[in-house]
Amino acid sequence: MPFKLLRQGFRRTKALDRILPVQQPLARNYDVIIIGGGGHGLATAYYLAKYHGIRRVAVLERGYLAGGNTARNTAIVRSNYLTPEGVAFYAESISLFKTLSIELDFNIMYSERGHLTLAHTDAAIRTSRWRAEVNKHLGVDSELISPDEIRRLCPQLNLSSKARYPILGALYHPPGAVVRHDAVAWGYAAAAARLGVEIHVDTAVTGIIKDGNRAIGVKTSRGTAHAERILQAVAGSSSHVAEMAGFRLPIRTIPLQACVSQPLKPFLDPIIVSGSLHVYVSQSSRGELVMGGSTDPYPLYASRSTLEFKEGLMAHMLELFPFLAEIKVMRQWAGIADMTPDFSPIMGVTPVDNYFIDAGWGTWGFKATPVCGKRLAEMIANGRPPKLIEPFALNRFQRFVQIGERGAASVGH
Ligand code: PYC
Repeated sequence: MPFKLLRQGFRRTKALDRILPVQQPLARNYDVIIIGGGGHGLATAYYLAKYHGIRRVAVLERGYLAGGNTARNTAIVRSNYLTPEGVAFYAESISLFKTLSIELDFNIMYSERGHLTLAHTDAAIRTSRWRAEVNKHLGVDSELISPDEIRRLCPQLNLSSKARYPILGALYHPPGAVVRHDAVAWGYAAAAARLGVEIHVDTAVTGIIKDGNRAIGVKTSRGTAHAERILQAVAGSSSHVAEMAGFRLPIRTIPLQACVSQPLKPFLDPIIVSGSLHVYVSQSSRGELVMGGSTDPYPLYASRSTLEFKEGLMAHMLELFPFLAEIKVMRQWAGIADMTPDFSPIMGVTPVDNYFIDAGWGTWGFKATPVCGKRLAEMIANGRPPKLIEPFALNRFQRFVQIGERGAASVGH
């Protein structure tokens, strides 16, 4: 990295090298087509090319690169889930995130902060203890801590016993981190493109071409392309695209809003989550407070922002940090979350041959980006899901074998 900077400093023209080559027309045939140019699709393309030698890969994105939920989250990563399946899966994601800047030669600004899930009720204490025990059993660093220990980690929090919802304890997860989300997507895109992957933006998929029950290609706004294998990774549009392929998903789609404050001097090191108050907040490297709350209370395919959300969230923020009353909110946005009945994702094969799925990420898709890419690439290359993602198969809903992760949500639902 420093050498690149130095070389750039001595160049006569200051234009940087392009991160991606100029877009060419779609080819007629690929080994793999990935529908969706967000973090998961780009990561899968990278791991296919780098570790499985599958380089005739096209990533098709209907908008701009990583402009969907990859650009619309709050960039928190953690592995303090509730089920053994979820904990093992996200633990691998964290370990991949830690070395991703080196893997991709792209600074993703990984910043380990520690993650505190505050408990304001006896029930929340019980769930925190349960999560801590499952986490520890699987080698993930988490523990239930007291208000005194919380004060030591985050002296700015209102720990008064007179608060409307006094803080009784917290689940402390030291590996919790924040990462620059667009850097993750662009890092994967650049590294995949260097290996020959084609990335096509402004390319909307309008139909799935099938031969009997086998997917063999896609129709797009820029022509038709065929492939041996197809992956759909289109968070926020999963049900629509699956319908084009000819099957249904058990998914409810709801907006999740977030916002940032004006930049402030660094004061908040850990990531703070309160399930009862429906708040999660971290301070970015720019000094902004990045804040989110509950999902909107009704299904909707829209990424608009509402005053109602902002008012509710700020009221709760002030219960935790009363001294922020004069601080301004600068920007607001929304992502569109595809939520499954058990709050766990869907990864694996589908009822359509040669057609794979990555969906149902609800409110935690960003933090799964590297593990998803790595394991989906393995699945596509070998034609069957690796052990780590087997439990997340679509047919678990027919078998009534659910992976209940609602208790590990940072977001109120
Ligand atoms: O699950 O950590 C989380 C999260 C934070 C914001 C949305 N989801």
